[in-house]
Amino acid sequence: MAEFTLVIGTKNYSSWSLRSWLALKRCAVAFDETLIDLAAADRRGKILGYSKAGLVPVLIHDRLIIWETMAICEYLAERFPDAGLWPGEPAARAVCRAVANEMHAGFASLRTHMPMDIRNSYPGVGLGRGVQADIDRIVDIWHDCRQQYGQSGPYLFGGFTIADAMFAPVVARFKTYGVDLPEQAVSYCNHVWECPDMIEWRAAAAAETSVVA
Ligand SMILES: N[C@@H](CCC(=O)N[C@@H](CS)C(=O)NCC(=O)O)C(=O)O
Repeated sequence: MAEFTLVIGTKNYSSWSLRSWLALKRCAVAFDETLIDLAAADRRGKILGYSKAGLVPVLIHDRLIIWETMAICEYLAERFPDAGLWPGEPAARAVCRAVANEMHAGFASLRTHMPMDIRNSYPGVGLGRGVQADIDRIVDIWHDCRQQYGQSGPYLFGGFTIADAMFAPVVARFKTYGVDLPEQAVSYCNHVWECPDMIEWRAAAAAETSVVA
């Protein structure tokens, strides 16, 4: 049994699970995965067996149980400082935290109208009320981060950080729903979409058979 266990939901659909999973992968530590089928009728009982909050992801480390994606990411950043989950420079780190939290707290329209569905393709679908404004704000964030902090690599702050983990499900949504994006945003999406960890997650999502209505 590995030192860490990450309890996650169905990979095709569980955007919050993807975020924590990507952050944990960057830590290069062995971990066990416990996958709960989010289409199953008994899923709530199963999740409650790990966390009274009733939501995945949940990170288990020894006897410590951590729920909530940002708390999981913060814990990993503290335990694995060499993973670079936050940028080293204080100003970049502050902005990285701001955009990660903006993603965590916001973009309700995008989430509602374009739920993550990695293995499917629905070009042109999902542009409900407020979605274009969410897309525009996300493109704006990506542009500003890349311009100001992204010189050392292809991600928002150069190397892969928690901000990229937070936006990875947005990249997946933009791919599924064929969202029109400016060139710089397309390039960022492609880097995230094609990174080895994302390819591994996508392959697992494609192999799943459970369907959430
Ligand atoms: N605020 C939570 C949100 C977690 C969340 O909404 N998880 C969804 C799956 S992506 C869930 O557990 N849903 C329960 C269900 O579908 O029954 C976090 O940041 O981790």
